Amino acid sequence: MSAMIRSCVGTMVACYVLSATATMAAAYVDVTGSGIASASSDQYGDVAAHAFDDDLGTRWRSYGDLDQPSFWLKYDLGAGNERAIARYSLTTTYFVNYQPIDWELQGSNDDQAWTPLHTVTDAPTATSTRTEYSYANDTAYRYYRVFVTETGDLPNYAVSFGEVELLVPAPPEGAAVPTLGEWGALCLVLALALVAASRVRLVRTVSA
Ligand SMILES: [Ca+2]
Ligand SMILES: [Ca+2]
Repeated sequence: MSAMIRSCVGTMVACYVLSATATMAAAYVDVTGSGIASASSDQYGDVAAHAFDDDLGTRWRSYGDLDQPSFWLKYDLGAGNERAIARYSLTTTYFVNYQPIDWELQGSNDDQAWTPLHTVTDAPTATSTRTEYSYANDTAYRYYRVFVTETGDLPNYAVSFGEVELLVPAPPEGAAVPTLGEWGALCLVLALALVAASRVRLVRTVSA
């Protein structure tokens, strides 16, 4: 009997942890990952994809060019994967000079005409810092890009990002994450199954 009680308690604790984990899931999730990253330029192997690889040890770094006073980092979510992004994050790198100061987040569906979605000017510079930005947008776009027009490396020499995230509220649309009530029902079923199994073992032990 004590083994049965221990099994039931163990099951309930495991279910509680699972429920708590589901409840504490991130409020926003990043939709980048399977798309294609590109940039106006890169250097020293710090390519555009490195800003979307979930690795803070890698980065995108634009090529220094005095004749190119602006830089962009673009993400193509792919045909059929258009999303209405109203929140994003930028993580800067350890390069003191390569910090973004003025930029615009833009959206597009043809990779030609760009709609300004969020503009930042005179942003405080901070190395290796993740900052989230939000704005109003109900339009789904396939392409998003960060268009940088001023950096800490005068005159607009280069810019670098460790990570860029395009964020949507969690759970993502179409995902089937169980509610707390559904988790409770699952716990009850598992506990009852364990009780039934324990009784069977008990009967077999007694009859043996
Ligand atoms: Ca990511
Ligand atoms: Ca990275």
